[in-house]
Amino acid sequence: MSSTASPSTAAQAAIVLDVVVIGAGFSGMYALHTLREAGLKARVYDEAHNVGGTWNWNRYPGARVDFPVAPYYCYTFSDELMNEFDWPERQPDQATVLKYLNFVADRMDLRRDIELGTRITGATYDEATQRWRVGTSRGTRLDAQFVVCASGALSTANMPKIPGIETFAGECYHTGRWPQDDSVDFTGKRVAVLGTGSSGVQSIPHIARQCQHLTVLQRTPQYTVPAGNKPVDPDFVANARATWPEIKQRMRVTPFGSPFLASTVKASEHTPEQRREVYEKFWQVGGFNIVIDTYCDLFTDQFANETLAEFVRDKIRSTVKNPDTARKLLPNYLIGTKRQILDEGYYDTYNRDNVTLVDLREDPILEFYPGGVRTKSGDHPIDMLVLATGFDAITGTLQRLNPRGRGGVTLNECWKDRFNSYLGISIPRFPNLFMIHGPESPGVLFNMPLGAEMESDWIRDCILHLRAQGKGAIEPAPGVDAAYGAEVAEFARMTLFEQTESWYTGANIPGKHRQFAVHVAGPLYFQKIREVAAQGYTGFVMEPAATA
Ligand code: NA7
Repeated sequence: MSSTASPSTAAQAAIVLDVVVIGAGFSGMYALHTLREAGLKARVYDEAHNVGGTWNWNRYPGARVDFPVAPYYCYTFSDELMNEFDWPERQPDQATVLKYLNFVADRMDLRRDIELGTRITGATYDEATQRWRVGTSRGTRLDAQFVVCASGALSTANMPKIPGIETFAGECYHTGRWPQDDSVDFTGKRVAVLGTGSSGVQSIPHIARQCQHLTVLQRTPQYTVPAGNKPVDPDFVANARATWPEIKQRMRVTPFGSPFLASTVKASEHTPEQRREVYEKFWQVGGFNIVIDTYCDLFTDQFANETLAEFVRDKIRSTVKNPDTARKLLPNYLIGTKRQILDEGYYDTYNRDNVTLVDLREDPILEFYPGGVRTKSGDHPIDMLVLATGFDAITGTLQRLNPRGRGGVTLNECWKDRFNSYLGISIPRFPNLFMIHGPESPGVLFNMPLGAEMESDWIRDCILHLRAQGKGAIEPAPGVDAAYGAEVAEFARMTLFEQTESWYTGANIPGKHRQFAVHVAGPLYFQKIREVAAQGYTGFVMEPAATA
């Protein structure tokens, strides 16, 4: 079902498509597959020179899947993919995930419709033709009826603005933009890592083992729990393959898209001794389960949350030998309300002689200078700076693209005060533009490959419905975004997430307005979007096709 729209004179040289997909990660690759299977002429563009999206860029040492574990962190739509790819470890490393995505690209014959090394530089909606005019970094012009933004919730690096940082003369790498050629060598070097989120915590033990000296610059101490990574048990995989339909169904209806059954017990129903026993058992096994499967109220009740927080603080006190270092590592926010971290010996790394922890709350950075970093207490000479400072998450990449919608309005104008959407998939005044893992979708708080599949399927069906009805454009009706936003906020208020400054709320980016832009009730969200579709896309307005 190729587009029948006749290109205007100005668009003669443009590549005419039904759908431009931005991004060749998990989301964009699946979107391409499902749109193509439906007969649509779709093409993916990505500025990287490899498929993989975030798994292509985040090549820092120690980068691993943390949730959900293998064999569940994968596409679910194809039994062949499930059966043919063998995951070696429960928490696959970055190289293995990238291998998987390259395997999928070949197995599904996706590459012929993916253009790498090509950034989308702009997108403008033409109301007369109901089509998007899209530009690329190669100077090509694209003319498409639909744009699907699969550009990643964690793909625009947060580059900190710190006095003198541009004068630093040593090597400098951001974890989310790690060199693609394995050229980084820590041997014999004095390294500083700035940031102790997932990327910092995953990389720090690896860097410490290789470098001469490591200085960790910590702004906020974090709770991290043992990853418990291990080889995948072949019997476990055989069982997962045999019961894959049931597992797939369970992941769709479980909070966070986990394959595991969530606990129904509240923390207050157990005695302190019982809780300690439960937490200890999960701590020894390792993995995310300690926060999502022990007690059902850890994210909704302060008392419950504090019981686990204190358990982890006790682990820090008993692991880190220097009491002053242990003190600096003790977090005091609500556990799990910043992205939960899994590690491979993080706290123990501070028992090494070649590691220094600088607590930036007591000893702030004054400036960087060519040979190092100066904090209030003095100079720290370094040869290499690793910026593990995270991302302008969820909205940053879309804001950088800043498409122009109806009447030439820019996305940044629309999102000046609030990241509004309808269903986390569409934005008022941006007809025929869809987002995967956009603001107000479950995105980063759900099994992301699975969420991407369900959102892509919805978008595909919406496009097919539109065309079947002889319509040319679809966008949210006036006001539905406000009502939907209120619903998302209401779910969020039932949890503790908003009480913590994190990248979930935009607090990590100076000047970004605060909004917890994640739909926390994943299964209810997916039920809702299915209902909206079943009822003929309630909340949307459709325009007759311009060329009909
Ligand atoms: P995160 O989780 O945003 O962590 C970034 C870290 O960098 C965090 O410790 C920040 O401290 C710190 N940071 C950021 N800016 C600064 C400045 N200017 N000065 C000092 N410290 C700073 O990003 P990650 O890459 O670790 O993880 C993101 C996701 O990627 C993760 O969930 C995985 O899914 C993969 P703060 O806590 O804000 O005080």
